[in-house]
Amino acid sequence: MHNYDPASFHTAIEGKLKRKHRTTLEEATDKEIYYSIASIIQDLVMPKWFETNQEIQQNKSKQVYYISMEFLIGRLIESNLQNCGLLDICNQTLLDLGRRPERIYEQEHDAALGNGGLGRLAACFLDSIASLGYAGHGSGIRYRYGLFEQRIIHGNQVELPDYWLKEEYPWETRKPDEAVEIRFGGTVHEHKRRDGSLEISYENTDSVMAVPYDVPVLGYHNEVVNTLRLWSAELSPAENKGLSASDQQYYHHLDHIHSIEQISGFLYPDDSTFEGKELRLKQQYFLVSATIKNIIANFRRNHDLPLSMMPEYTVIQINDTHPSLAVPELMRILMDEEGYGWEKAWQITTNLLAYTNHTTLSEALEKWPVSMIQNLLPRLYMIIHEINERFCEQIYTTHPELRDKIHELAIISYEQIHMAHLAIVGSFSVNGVAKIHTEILKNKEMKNFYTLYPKKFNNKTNGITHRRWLQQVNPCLASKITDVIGPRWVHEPHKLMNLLRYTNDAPFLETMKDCKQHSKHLLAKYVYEQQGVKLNTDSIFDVQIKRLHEYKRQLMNVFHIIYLYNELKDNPNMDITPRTFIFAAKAAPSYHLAKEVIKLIHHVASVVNNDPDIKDKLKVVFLENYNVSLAEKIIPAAEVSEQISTASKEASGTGNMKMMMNGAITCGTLDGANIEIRDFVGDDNIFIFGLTAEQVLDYYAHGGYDAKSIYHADVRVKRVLDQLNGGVFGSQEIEFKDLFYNIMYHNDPFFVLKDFGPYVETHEMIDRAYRDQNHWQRMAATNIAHSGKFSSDRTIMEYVSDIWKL
Ligand code: 4GP
Repeated sequence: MHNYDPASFHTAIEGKLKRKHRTTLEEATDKEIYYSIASIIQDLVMPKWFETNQEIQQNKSKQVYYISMEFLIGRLIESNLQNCGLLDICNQTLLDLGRRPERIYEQEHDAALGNGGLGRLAACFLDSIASLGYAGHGSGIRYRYGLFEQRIIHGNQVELPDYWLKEEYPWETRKPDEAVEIRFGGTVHEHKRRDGSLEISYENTDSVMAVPYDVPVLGYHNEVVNTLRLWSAELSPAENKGLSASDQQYYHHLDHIHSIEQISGFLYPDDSTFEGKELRLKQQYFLVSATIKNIIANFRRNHDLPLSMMPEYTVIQINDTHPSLAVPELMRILMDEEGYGWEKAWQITTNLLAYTNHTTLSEALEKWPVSMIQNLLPRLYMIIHEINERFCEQIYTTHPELRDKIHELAIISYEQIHMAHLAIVGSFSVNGVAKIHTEILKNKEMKNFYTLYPKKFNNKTNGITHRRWLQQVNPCLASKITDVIGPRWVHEPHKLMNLLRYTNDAPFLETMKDCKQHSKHLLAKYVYEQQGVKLNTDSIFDVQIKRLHEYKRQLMNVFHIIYLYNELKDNPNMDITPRTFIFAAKAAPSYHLAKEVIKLIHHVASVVNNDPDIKDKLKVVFLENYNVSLAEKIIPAAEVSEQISTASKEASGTGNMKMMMNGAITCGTLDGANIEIRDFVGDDNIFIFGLTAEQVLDYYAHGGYDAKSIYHADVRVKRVLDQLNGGVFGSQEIEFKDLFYNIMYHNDPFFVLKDFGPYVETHEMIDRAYRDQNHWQRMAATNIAHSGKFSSDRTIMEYVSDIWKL
């Protein structure tokens, strides 16, 4: 994509600094250099972006649109440099200039347009789609504020707004000419035409403009540039009243503008209030309506064909149920604006849409009150109602055995609209994100739908882009891998399997270990700079980084730390491999118990880290403000990857894949993709413990288990819980009552105590295994070798061949 060498790149930066910032290489700030580099990349990208679009138009290629409320893309500077083949040249140039490359790249604010796995998956998918050369685009919202910025004050999480756009975002291009109008509210009128058909019109709707901002998605070394289109909500020109400050209406009008801009204001408005919920619904409709209008416009631009042909050239993947209003919105446009009858419109819609489910947690399965949709989207409600009527009737006539289940299957029941049901009924494909997750969908959560539509259900085990999560974040390891197996693995990640030939190669294992030590030093340096805590880089770096949620069981990890602390206090000479426990996690702002766990980690850290008896044997650190960039620092240094969710709860997990790819050994339950990792690497290269999904589901079916009996029977457990309840950690006795009560009196809904014993024993095995470094490095190499299976390139190829048919 470029003809730069270090000398000409140097000149290019110099030129940009002069022309854009009126400064010199010597005097420029890191930020000015960052913007100059970004601008050089954009200059390279723009013509390729144009050409990619031209090619799609000329070849009439089938395109996939990935609609998602979240794209957790993090920083783009390094991955863009890497994908256009400039990363090494840029690093060298910066070093020659006496600048630290990481300091320059850090100038980019993480685009935190997502919350966790689902959003990061969307970002990995875009990278793989472009790198494999497919025509595929993301469509999301350009939230002015991303996921909150986390600060920890006296151990408590405090949320600050994440105003990531306060400075220019160099990757985006505003496309005002492609803005579309989105309408909310109003009343619907039906008029019968002479031929008996219905004409629908709307009155008194509120209009909002959806203005696209395009971010390029660069394929790796292939000159392909796809698009991530992020929509921003603005005042519709028709509504711009042009009032002056002396007008009575002026302030009212300002409020109105503010309420419109709120639609793309925040990721996750607080949905504990009616207004918050309604705003989230508005966001969903805003995204869906803008995207579909855009898709139709693109189709018209590229083809001289009726819309009924769209499914031949277009497929729309909806990322979880958040964009499932796509079903009625497509129906609305096809019928009310394009004149199709119901049957034809339904055929087109259900051949265009495919749905991915990411969770079976009941609180995450979206339901909207009928009244809210009726008010906000009256025409869509009419359509959903009709879809539901037809669907229920179809069950009644074609599946008599399900007649008594109709109320469970219905899209509308008890005054609620079940978005997952709508998505399943309105799509041609429904997929889970790991084998076990898909099995749970088919055999339990969505069993009756599976009976109705067995062919729709399929599995697509998640993946992660190895270009970012190995090549970019761990250049040391990546280069050592290339030294032994050659560079092909970057294009064909399954070739990492060739590393299996080196699992007994002592020099290779030694270099792997050196890389791990190097990454541990870098992380230790960061921790020291951030918190003044010195890490022992000879200790095991044991990492749990992910959203804070009860089902992910950070609490069990903390209980284990408290247990180890007790053991060491009782027996200071105990033979233990030193450990550093590393956490990073954000808790949803209104999730009290999750925030309590964050506080507990901090209190435990302060006791353990400051106890002179413990010396360097145990350390606990919690790194603030978990985001993509922080994950990039931690993952290369991880040696134990904690994937300890209550079995059946974690749909897949993707952190497990990132860490195995960097040579960490998984300590995990038989949940999500851990099972597939185990199947690939074999029992000897992973530490598995705990209840199986089947056992967990069986307990749930029988009302849970008796947590108190474990408390009374296991002295280790009793001691830890009594400490929790007795003010040992924290300044007052009542500090962690709620955590204690949840386990003891709400019957430990996530089986922390039940799995605690096996978890402790597994960690004892890890402790012993680590002492044989040769063996440990062999396990690490085996994990890396098999991690190619978890590249999102593999996942995308499966989507392409089974669902998208690009
Ligand atoms: C997550 C799941 O919890 C995680 O297991 C999975 O790996 C990830 O999606 C990607 O499929 N779900 C969410 C969510 O992030 O918001 O439901």
